Amino acid sequence: MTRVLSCIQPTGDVHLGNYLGALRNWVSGQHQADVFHGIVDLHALTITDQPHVLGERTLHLAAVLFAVGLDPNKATVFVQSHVPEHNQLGWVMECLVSYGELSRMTQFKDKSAKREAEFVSAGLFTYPALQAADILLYDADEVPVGDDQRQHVEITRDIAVRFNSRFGETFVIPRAVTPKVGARVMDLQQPTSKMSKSSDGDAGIIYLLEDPSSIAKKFKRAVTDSENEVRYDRNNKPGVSNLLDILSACTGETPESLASKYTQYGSLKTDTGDAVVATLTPIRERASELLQDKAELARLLAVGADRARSVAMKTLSRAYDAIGLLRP
Ligand code: ATP
Ligand code: LTN
Repeated sequence: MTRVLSCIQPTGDVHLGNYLGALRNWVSGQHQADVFHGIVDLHALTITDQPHVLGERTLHLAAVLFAVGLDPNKATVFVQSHVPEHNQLGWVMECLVSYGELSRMTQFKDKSAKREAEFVSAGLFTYPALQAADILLYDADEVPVGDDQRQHVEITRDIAVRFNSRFGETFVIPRAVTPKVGARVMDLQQPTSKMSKSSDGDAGIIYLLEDPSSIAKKFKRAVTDSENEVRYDRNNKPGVSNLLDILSACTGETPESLASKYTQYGSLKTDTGDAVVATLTPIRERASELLQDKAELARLLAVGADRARSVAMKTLSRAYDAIGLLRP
């Protein structure tokens, strides 16, 4: 059976880009594959400096993951810091990736530039090594992610190939899987930048648990362009094309065929807002129910951690043996 792994950081509220680019595929994947999904709190630590926030965000994110439809009887949903093998293999990965490779990572360049005068941790730089550990520990064949994570899956493949050729066949070589539509949802106010939890201001971001009137307002105010033609052209008409992509992801029709149905931006904006509200309403309702029973969420995460650990322990051991570390 195909093994799937993907993770999400508890850095802020989950948005439409996370859902269409990643979470939705995680849910559909659980019916055909053996799936593992992690809440990567240690990755979030690379940009978190306040005490006592990550735990609460982790529990909240768990509610969202179950609310979008991950079934705890099918999917293994776990918290990264509950499975210490991630840190252990993470160090090994750090010793198999070069300073030059890490320096070329777009996410590091963007995030460190954005932080300007703020603290740029060494963890932000070595982040992809820990991500490689997340993936390789589970012998994942597929990693369902948004477009922005392709480079990180690519470096994971390079590390795995390097390990296998240095120490003998140990790791499965994973591949990134991105959706046909929704792999790169753009910010509604700055349609040339991706919708991101860590953007400045939230007028261009649609949160998964946002109330319908606020969602409708944000779509009405979405930035388009000064022409009047509805056409799907991501380079020249990023705002309009982003709306068409979102509408397409919610309805299943292609962006090109949707474009031919509209002559005005106004109705495209309203319909896209309505389609998003219809998609998100059941998720919002389910999440608020789940959040009423935090003890149950914690229990589900403990079950997930046990299942994750039983796989991760074996892989770590295989890696240590391949290297030839003296075992106790
Ligand atoms: P941050 O801005 O803090 O980096 P993020 O919004 O990018 O956060 P992550 O937790 O890093 O969210 O990503 C979770 C998943 O969502 C990843 O698979 C990522 O590729 C996907 N994703 C994030 N933003 C988008 C987007 N705008 N469009 C499509 N997929 C996205
Ligand atoms: N880097 C990813 C989150 C992440 C991840 C992973 C994704 C950490 N470990 C393993 C897939 C597989 C991000 O910033 N979106």
